[in-house]
Amino acid sequence: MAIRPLVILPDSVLRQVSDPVQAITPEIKTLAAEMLETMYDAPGIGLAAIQVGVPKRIVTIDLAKQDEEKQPMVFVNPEVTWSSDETSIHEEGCLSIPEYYEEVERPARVKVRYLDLDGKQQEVEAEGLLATCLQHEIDHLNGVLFIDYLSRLKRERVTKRFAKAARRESAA
Ligand code: K2U
Ligand code: ZN
Repeated sequence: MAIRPLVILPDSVLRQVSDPVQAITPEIKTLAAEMLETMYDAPGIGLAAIQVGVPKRIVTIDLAKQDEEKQPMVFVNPEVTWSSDETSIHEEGCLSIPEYYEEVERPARVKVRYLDLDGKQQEVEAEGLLATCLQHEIDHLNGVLFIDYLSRLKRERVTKRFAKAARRESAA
């Protein structure tokens, strides 16, 4: 397996809309395994394939705490089929926007339909951190970032900060 490099803001790859997975092939299973390895190494609790530069609709999540047994979840072609009118506010971060955290309001509960790695259709009703994480990751598959929910001022400020850092890195 391999840890893959993360795509970092302002890379326009993050704004691509990812393509549906047509079949659960051995290559898809390897990609999911390497996404999990990359996510654990970051560390993070969620990852979308576009964040390692692959525009395929695959998400990995593991909410287990550092000292708990891992509980990896893989969602292929996930889609929100229902969301509650009730909302909740969570602090969010993003492995593609490192060390930047802001509160985001989202539907408190969602139903998500997806394929598991056996190609079987599943549906999960999520609340709490799993609901937040699933919505955050499915947004990634549509080229949407959590900073898109912030004020224009905050979004432009963080985008400029990362653009400046990227210029410094390429000049080095
Ligand atoms: O998509 C990603 O960048 C992975 C995020 C997932 C995530 C973001 C916000 C809320 C829940 C999950 C990373 O795991 S960032 C780690 C994190 C988690 C909660 C709050 C802040 C940072
Ligand atoms: Zn993210």
